[in-house]
Amino acid sequence: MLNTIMSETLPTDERYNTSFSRYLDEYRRSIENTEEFWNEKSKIIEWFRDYDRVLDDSKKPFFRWFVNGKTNVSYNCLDRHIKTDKRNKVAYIWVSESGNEKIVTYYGLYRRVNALARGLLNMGLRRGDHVTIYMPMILEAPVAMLACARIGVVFNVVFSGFGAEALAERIKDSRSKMVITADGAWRRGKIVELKSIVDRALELTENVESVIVVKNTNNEINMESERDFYYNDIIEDGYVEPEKMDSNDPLFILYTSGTTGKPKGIVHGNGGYPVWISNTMKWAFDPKDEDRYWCAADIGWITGHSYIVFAPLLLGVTSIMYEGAIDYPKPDRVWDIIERYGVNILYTSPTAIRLLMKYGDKYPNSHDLSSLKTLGTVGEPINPAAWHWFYEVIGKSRCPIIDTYWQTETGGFTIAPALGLGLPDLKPGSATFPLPGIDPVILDDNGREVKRNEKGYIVLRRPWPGLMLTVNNDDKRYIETYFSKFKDMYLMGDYAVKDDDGYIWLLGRADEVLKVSGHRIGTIEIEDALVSMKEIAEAAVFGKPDTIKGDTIIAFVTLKEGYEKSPDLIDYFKRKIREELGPIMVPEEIHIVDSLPKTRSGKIMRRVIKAVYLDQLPGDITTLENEASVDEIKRAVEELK
Ligand code: 6R9
Repeated sequence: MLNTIMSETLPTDERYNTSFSRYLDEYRRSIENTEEFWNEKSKIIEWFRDYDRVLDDSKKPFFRWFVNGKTNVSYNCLDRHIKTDKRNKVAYIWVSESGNEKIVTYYGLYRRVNALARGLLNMGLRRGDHVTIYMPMILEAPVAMLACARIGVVFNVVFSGFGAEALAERIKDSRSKMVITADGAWRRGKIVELKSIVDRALELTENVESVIVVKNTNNEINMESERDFYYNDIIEDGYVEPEKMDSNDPLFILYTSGTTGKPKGIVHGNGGYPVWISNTMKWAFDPKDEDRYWCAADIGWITGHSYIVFAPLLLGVTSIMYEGAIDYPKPDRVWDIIERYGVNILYTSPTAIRLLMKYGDKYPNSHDLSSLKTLGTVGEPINPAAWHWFYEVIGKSRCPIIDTYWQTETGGFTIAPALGLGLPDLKPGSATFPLPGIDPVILDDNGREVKRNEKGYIVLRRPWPGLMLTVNNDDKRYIETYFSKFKDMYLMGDYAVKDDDGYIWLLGRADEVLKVSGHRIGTIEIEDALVSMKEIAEAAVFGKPDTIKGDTIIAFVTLKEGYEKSPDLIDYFKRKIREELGPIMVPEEIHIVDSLPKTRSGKIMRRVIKAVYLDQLPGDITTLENEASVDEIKRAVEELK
């Protein structure tokens, strides 16, 4: 078995530098002796009670790791370090858009987390309760996540760029009793009024009993007596015993978009998840004790959860945390922070790189970037032009680019060059090889492995500790979405190819999921919001390739009887989407047409609309019920030109 995997998946040792053979050894061990391997790697965290079994796959695809093991993520991120010489080490250097700075040590973070945990207990929260966190990139955000983890409260972070409706839906589905938020967030020198968005969301939900508000922007807000409390009024200094959590108790829920239905609440647990993310961070980035690491994502996404909050803290790393836009107040913001704080590892997204690249070399060239040792990217495939710019202009051709391919559902990196185990030669645009424990294969629609250089679905054949536990309240959806197309194998939903040397190249989503500036957006959520407006009859949403953002959102809609097409109406639709779903979900263009192309069974043919829109051949349209609609779309496109 292993020989097949090794020869199919990986290049042979001789062709690579000697250090790469270390990676090969570890990889081989992870596949040949999976339980022994993970038994060893699980020691990266401390356990209150040892587990009985490394892996229980008797109820697959509900794989359970470190069965009956007891641990606590907050304990592992904090208490463990304050007993060592990391006690006074800096955990976070927080920098705001306006240049304010706060530094918190591991001991300082420990104190803050305990104080909030005590506050939450005083308010009646108990292990197993659910809380929604809707916060900007401020220190209180990781503090809130860690305080919940400490007392066994399951948290659900909602990205602060989401609007009231999107927030309400996530609060409801997660059955949150409490919302932790802030008065506002800074964005390009302006305040985003988070608390008023929470107020609107709570009009749409009934389960929330209390709201905790951090004062961040000091704008005037509405405080509901008996329901809303200021953070500073509820925290209480002291020590809170960390709960002994089972490996497979949920740690958090994070909603992510799919192709059908509502966003899915991805559930990660207390055992496999921390083991996976801390090992993968070590393998991929190999952070050294004195390194300063900056992951420029937002905690509202999985990248922030795993690689701003948990993995760096589990490993005792010093992180930069930045609140604000990466090109504000000036396009050199990122380079200025790197120089000012001596950042050694920079982890960002292709969309950010393309944006910064657009401003030109003069901005990075006016800063000393010599502290940089390692660069990383995530979120979408990186195009060679952006790769070269990042490598040459930013990394001065000395820093490897760690292209990390993974998802909310996978918990942490799956395919990435492993600096900590020995790098392969990098190829711009390829995420290279699987990390230990990951067993990828590229299949065609019939489940047969495709040939080298042929495109297919990337699938993972065996479980790994970071795999989600389930979809919140929906085990069936977990099975259907991820383990049905190819039985018992995890479908990632992306297309990929493997080249002659065994390198894996990701080619983008195989479904209707978009990546807009690295943010994962389900077209269905936007369509639902459009058709729930009283003026709109039908809607079709798709992505248009964009050189900076990856995708931009395009919508075609038809109106109900009695409504007339007008520019004002389009503006109104955009405004409504902004309020309900949030600014990142607003379509760049909304076109009103008389009819949309449909199959005879009434299904809207997004594929046809998109092809016509992009001026490509629409493919087979013989099954269309209304061919005239195609001409209408053509006309709408012509009008744009
Ligand atoms: C971490 C994250 C997951 C989807 C994934 C894929 C795309 C992420 C990538 C990448 C190519 C990379 N993706 N990293 N594609 N190369 N290095 O982004 O999670 O928001 O759940 O999105 O993002 O399409 O399936 P998430």
